[in-house]
Amino acid sequence: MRSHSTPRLLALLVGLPAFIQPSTHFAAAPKAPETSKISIRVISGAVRYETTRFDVTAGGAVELTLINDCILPHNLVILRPEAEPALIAAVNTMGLEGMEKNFVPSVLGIVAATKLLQPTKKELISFTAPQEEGDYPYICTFPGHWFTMRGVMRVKAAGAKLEAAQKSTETITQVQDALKNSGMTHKPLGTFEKPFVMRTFAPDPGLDAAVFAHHGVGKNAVKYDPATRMDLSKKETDPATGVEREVPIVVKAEKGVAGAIAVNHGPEFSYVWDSTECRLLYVWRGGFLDMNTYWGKEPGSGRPKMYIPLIMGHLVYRASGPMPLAEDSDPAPIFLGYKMEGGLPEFRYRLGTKILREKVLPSAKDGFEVRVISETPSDTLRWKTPPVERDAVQARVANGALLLSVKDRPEPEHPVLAQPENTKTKQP
Ligand SMILES: [Cu+2]
Repeated sequence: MRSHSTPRLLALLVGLPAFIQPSTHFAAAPKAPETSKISIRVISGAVRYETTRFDVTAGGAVELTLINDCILPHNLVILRPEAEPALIAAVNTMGLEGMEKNFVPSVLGIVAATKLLQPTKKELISFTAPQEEGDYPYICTFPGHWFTMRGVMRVKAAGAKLEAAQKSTETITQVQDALKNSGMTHKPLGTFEKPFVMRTFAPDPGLDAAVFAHHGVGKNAVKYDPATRMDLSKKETDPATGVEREVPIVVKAEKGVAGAIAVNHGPEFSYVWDSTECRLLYVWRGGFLDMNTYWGKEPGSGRPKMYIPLIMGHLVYRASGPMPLAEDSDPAPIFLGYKMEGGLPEFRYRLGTKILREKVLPSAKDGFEVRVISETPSDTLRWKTPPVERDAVQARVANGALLLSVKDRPEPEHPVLAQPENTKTKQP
């Protein structure tokens, strides 16, 4: 930090009468300078002005247009060279009133300022250039932006040549649409032989609470506006006192499975295996996941509304009750990872004293199988089929592995199932 003391700075500012009062020298110039017209664009996503330098004539009229092509709000404040430290200090103490005052505090040394422009907005301001020649910096005073959003207005003597505006020489890192570039679509699909495996936040199609025995419960949160980087609030009248006050806008926690592994074997077979409960949660046919509601609408990146993908197709199996492999005394299972084994993901987890490996064996037709083996072959695995699954699930032990045969059965409709018109799938 520079060590200007405020009194000294003020003395410096008020001690420059040539700028504040019209100069007789320039007033005597025979020809009025032409109006300088300049457009300054904010580079999208870069927190920078595209124009970093422009020239004007001392005492001349200036018409400056700021165009905000960025996703954040910005302004443009032109100031006397020595005024910046006091201006920044004042902005930093503005707090909530900053937004109302466009982050332009009442300090000496401001030559001209735009409003705080929201994304896609523009503003034309007209002002008279200072009479005093010199370099006048311009910055965005939205807190923090001045580090990268700055340029210089050069005030030249009447009659001096004005050079063309200078554009930013910074290499701008454009935001890449990595998803699009990867060839992945918002409705990804694997094939029967080569499954597509994705860690994702998965929907909960109405599983009972016992299934999620080891899950935390999502908390409601205050709504946040990424554009202004502020929590949002609304005015509300206190019923007891009749006093109006600001209350935070609260968004409800989304219901979903945070540690899900979603696997797709083509249009005919998909499932979600949960790395928190270490078990198969549900199986469906007729498509995979529609990620538009989670990733944002394709193409581009519109902001999503629900933060969970939708299930395309129809459910044929839903887990119920406590983990059928666990003893009552077992602590929470611990996920140890998965690897591709024989073309299928094999999930590995610790349950009590056992370390287990589990595979879901897909089938394009009715029914499928799940195979669980223990890394300690002497362990006996017992599958306690929940009563509601007894008509669909058969468990047997064969060659040291526990084998479940599951028959398809229609599962109830649920809001996380995509509408039929969305079930047309695109190959990646
Ligand atoms: Cu800015």
